[in-house]
Amino acid sequence: MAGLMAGFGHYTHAVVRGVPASLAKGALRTVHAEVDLAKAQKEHEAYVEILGTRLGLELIVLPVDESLPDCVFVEDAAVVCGDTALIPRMGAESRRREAEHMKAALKDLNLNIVEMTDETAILDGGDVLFTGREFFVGLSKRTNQRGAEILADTFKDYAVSTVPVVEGLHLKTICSMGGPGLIVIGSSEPAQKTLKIMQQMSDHRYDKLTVPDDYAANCVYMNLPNKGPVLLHATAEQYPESAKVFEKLKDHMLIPVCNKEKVKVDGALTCCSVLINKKADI
Ligand code: M3B
Repeated sequence: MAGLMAGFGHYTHAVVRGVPASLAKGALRTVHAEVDLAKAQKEHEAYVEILGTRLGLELIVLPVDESLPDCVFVEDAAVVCGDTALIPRMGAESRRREAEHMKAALKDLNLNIVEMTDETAILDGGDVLFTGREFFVGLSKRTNQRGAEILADTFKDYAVSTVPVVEGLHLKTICSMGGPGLIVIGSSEPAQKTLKIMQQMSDHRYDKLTVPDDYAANCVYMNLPNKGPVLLHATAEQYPESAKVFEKLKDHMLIPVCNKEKVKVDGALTCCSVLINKKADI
């Protein structure tokens, strides 16, 4: 296990994209909410600043496209593992063109590109949880069985299991990785049920970190050369009870990140970057 997970969280590059003005009115959302565009942009700038300046990742910034209101949520447009990138056929038709710049950028990084072209398949990156040793793929309104099969064909070194997404938009609306073998999970009934299913399907025993707010369970784990384990997580202002849980973690460098505006259009912390380890293939 130590061997398999040794490189988990090592990243050198991050692909990000700015917030278009069209996000405020045009981004897809599950509940109606008024977005303050300027605040959303500020919030996203702070996120990007953390990845680039504070953590020292090399940033690849895709051009903002006003005709793609959801384009800031780059996670959905690519699944990168090792030196392979899957460009999925996204579940929402209105978002499919987000793949164009993503594909070009990942090609420039010399990743092996696999495109999901099968017209019966759909998949959003937000439904894909990579644990370091296997994949869990949420079957949701945006991801289907065929999409999960193509992901399994693409990343043959890893087991791929599917889990139903019963509530929320994506699998990662209620969970994410908090470290090697550590699943961060919300405490709602559907979230806990999802965790149980994942545990049943795996032959690995994962540790879990339960947070009171489902949305706060979406955090970004990294393990960086000069910094060690890092966790971008929900702020005390936004989710006071969940923040207390994160603050108890002793090994991580904890970085609270505000996500008040983007959450109104179902965006969380993992959604806004695609993290890549380029040194893996030298
Ligand atoms: C969110 C897309 C929002 C579209 C991310 C993962 C879970 C809560 N308006 N996409 N990947 N979802 O976040």
